[in-house]
Amino acid sequence: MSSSTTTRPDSSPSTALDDRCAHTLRKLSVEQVIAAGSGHYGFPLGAADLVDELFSRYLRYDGTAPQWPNRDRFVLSAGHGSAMLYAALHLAGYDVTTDDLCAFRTLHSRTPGHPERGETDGVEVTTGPLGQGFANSVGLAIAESALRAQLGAEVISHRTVVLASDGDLMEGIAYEAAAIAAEQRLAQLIVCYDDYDIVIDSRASSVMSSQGVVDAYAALGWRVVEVADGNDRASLRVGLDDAFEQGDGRPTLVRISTVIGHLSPRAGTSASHSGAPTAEEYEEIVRGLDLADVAPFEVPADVAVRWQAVRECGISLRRQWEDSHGEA
Ligand SMILES: Cc1ncc(C[n+]2csc(CCOP(=O)(O)OP(=O)(O)O)c2C)c(N)n1
Repeated sequence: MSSSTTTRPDSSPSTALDDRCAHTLRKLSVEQVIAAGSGHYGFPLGAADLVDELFSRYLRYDGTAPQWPNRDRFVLSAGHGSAMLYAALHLAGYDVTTDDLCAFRTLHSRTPGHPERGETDGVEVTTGPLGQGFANSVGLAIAESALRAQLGAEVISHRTVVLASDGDLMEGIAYEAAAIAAEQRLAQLIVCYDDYDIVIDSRASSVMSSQGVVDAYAALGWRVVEVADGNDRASLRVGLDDAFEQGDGRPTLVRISTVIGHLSPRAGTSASHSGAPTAEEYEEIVRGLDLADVAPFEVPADVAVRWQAVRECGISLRRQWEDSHGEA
C-alpha cells in the first residue's frame, strides 16, 4: 500500500481538464435536482472542486469493490448535498448509473434525497440529520484505529474523510464526537469543513463564527489546516497535501472557503440552498460551465477518459493490497 499523500500518478497543477471534471460534477448535480424538481444544488456547486480533487487524487477506493476492507471511508455529513455524492460515485466507477441519477429523490431509487447506507454502493453512512455523519465518522475512525492495532498498519491503514458544512459543525453532537477524536488521537480522520457563510436562509455568521469553530477544534486538540480558496485547485492541493500528511497524531480539520452556488446566477446567496433552478438558470449555468453542448446526464469524452484512468488506479491499489494480504 502506498504511503504517499496522493494516490494518483498525475500530480500536475490545475489544468483545464480538472476544471471540466469539476464542472461535470456540477452539471450532473444540477440535472438531478431539476429531474426531481427539488433538492439542493448550491452546496454541490460550491464543493465540486474539492470533491473532484478528493475522488481523483486523494481517496483510496475501488468503485468495483465497494467493500474492500482497507478503502478510505468518505462520509458526506452534509447529506443534503447528496446529488453531488451520487454524481461523484457515478464518475468514480461505483454502481451508480445514469438511470440512478435520473431517478434522484424518487421512491425506492438508489439515489434517495439523503444518502442511505445499504441503498447505494459507496455510501458509507446514512446522513441528513446534521452532525450525525460527523459523529459516525469518529466511530469509523476508532474502528480503523482498533483494527490497525490488531492487524498492523501494513494490513489496515485507511483514512476517514468527511465533508461537513456549517450546519454540521453547529450541532452539539459534532463537538462531543470531536472531543473523543482528539482524545483518541485519530490521526487518520480528516474533516473538510466547507465554509461559505450560508445556512438555509441566512448568513451563517449571524449565528456562528467559523473562526470560533476553528479555534474550538484547535483547543480540543485538532490540527487545523486552512484553504483560502476552495474553488482554486492550487490552493486546494496545498491544503489537502498538508491534511493528508497526518503529521503529528492529531485529527485534522481543513477549513475550506468556497462559494455556495458557485458559477450560478444565485452564487453566494441563500437562494441557492435548495429548490430547482429554472430552465433559464439551467441554460445560464451550463453555458458558464462551457458544457452547453453536452446533453443532460451525459459525460464529455475527455472527462470520461480521465475518470477511467482514476478508476484503474483504484483497481490497482486494491489488487496490490489483496496480493499482499489475501482477499477479504
Ligand atoms: C439536525 C438537523 N437540523 C435541521 C436540519 C434541516 N437542515 C437541512 S440543511 C440545513 C442548513 C444547512 O446549512 P449548511 O449546512 O451550511 O448548508 P447550506 O445551507 O449552506 O447548503 C438545515 C438546518 C437537519 N438536516 N438536521
